Amino acid sequence: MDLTRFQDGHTFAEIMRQPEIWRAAMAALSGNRAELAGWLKAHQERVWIFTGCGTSYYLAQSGAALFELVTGLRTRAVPASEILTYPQLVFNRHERPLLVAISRSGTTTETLRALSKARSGFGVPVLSISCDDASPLSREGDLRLTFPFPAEHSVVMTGSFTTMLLGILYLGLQAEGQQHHLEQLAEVPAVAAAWMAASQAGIAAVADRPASDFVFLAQGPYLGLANEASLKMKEMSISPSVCYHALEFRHGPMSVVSDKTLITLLLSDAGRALELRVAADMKKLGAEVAVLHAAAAALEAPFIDHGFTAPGSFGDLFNPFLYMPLLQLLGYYHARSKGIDPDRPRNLTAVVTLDESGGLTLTDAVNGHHSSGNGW
Ligand code: F1P
Repeated sequence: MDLTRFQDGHTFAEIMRQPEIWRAAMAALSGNRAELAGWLKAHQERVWIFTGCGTSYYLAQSGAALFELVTGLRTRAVPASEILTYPQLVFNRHERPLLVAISRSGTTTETLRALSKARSGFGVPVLSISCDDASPLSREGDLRLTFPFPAEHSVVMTGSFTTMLLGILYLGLQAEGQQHHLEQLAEVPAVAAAWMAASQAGIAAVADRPASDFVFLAQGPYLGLANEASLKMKEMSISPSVCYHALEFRHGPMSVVSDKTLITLLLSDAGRALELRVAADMKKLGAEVAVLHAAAAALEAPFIDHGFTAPGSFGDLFNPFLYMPLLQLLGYYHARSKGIDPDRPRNLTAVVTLDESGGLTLTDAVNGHHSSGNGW
């Protein structure tokens, strides 16, 4: 089935518009470079703790790794719920933390409560990052990273993930000696747009498959993306999917591999040789293997069923922005192959808000639908 005929609806449009949104965000952030650089200087002795929920937690994982790679500052990534349940494990008394609170909506209850606990309970300064600069999260942050962002109609997060990630990397690139990386970052939107267009048929072909189980493998700054890719596959196509550190997969989880397993490896420059050996080993177990990798070194390997070669030589700092849209499209097209409309995801709402007892308040926050809008 030619799935590329399903290029309609707001989820698809919001996946495809990401490069232009990144351009506008960078243009806006470039006007605040002195302020951003000042934050780094003022808080360079602190441990930068990145937090959020769901997609925004996985964003925190990749954001923390990219931020530490370019600044050398110490970082951690934790789900907001950990701050609510074990704050003493997050705000250690021997450290001077700063909390980076991440939320597309800026209204997720756990994230707002985590911000409040950090500030009032532990005196921790908070940098808030949201796609809505009028949101409670943006208002309550001591510092706030904002950029123009046309609100997403999709319940599932797509461009909000990559644009907030871009904001975090842009902030980190205000550190000393990163000007060349800032110049390289400016090239990413055009290259990403071209690669997304060129990859549509290939991704759609991989997505056109009978019921499968999906495994996403990655290391370092790509792990958050692999977790997000796994979540997208669940949210959009209602499929079983998991994510592991690439080399962790051999230590037990590979027991699930069968001829119905699609393993997608987000290949890094840093771990390339070791990660490819994992892919080769899984092929021997009967899995189908897809690899997203950098063009820096062309990849011809018999154990790769589907190779996607990211153009340019952007390296591990910027390849996440090339990889993520293709991973979003994989989930999107697989949903369409199953007759599922990603614009109406099953059981989900665009924002998770909790009542005083911690129970889910059922709201259709942003055209969200918590009904079973799609069959199993
Ligand atoms: C966080 C989140 C999303 C998820 C769903 C419910 O939203 O968990 O990651 O996909 O939309 O909300 P936010 O805090 O980033 O607004």
